[in-house]
Amino acid sequence: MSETQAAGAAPTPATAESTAAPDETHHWWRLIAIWVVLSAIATPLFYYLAGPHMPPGAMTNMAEGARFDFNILMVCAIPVLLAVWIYLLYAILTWRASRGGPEPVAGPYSRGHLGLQVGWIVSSTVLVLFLFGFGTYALVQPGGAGGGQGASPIWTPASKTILPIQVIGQQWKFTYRYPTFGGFETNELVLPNDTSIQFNVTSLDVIHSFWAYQLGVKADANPDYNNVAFTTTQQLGRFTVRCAELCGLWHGAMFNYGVVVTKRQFESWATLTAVRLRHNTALLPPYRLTYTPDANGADGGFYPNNVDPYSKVEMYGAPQGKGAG
Ligand SMILES: [Cu+2]
Repeated sequence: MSETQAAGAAPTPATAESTAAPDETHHWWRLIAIWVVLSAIATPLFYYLAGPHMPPGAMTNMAEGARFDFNILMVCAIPVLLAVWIYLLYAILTWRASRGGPEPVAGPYSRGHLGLQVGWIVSSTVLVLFLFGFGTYALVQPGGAGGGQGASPIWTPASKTILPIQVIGQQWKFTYRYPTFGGFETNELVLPNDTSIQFNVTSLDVIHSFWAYQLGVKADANPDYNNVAFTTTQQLGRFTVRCAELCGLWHGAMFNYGVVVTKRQFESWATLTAVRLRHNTALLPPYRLTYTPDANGADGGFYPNNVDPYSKVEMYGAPQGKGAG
């Protein structure tokens, strides 16, 4: 704004200010009232209506924990969002310049308002510190966060009986070994309900990520590393497993489905599968927490025992024909 304009506009604010001064608190309390009312409506509306339908659902304690955490974050965020939007809308409607009206001028508060500044810093600090505390608690409380805790987990489930299942990532599929049922390996991930499960996640080649979305588990699958993630099933149904780490050409096709069944169904499935796959299991390397791939297919290696590592026989443990390749 030029000097002449400012000088020309000067008489107007003098008259505006005299009427605006008692109006300031009026605006302030009106804004607070709108904010309190809308927050009191929107926050429980979200929490009780939308909250129970938020992903990833409640199939396991991990998934339910993630959903609860998300809902708490939203409950903290909604009043902040409303404060910004209400103020913005109120300012646009109330303090906008009207055609032919007086030149809009800022009051003395445009130079600084100590109460507002201190209030803003204190309230945002309190909010951030609360979220820090809550986040730390939520990370630890259900037995880790389902993200894998490395080879020696600190937070373990309370349950005495934990079913171990090994997750093996490789380009480009996941397979699962059940060490307590003879160590058979299958591409079906079947889990018993109401059971604490210990996933031992590893890889045979590059880095992958075992992401069982509805289970609330997403754990890195790294070669030569055993990454442990816990979860406790609490609902029957199907779930999706995807690789969540770009791992090569067919990364996008690296997914399958799993299912949570009753304990009895699981027992019979596992027992039958152990019998059905016993010939394959005999060809597998013994169960270990990690496997070192051997491209030359030496004994104990994980590719067919032929000379050409790039033969058409792809699966480790597959019958090793002499003329393969
Ligand atoms: Cu992958």
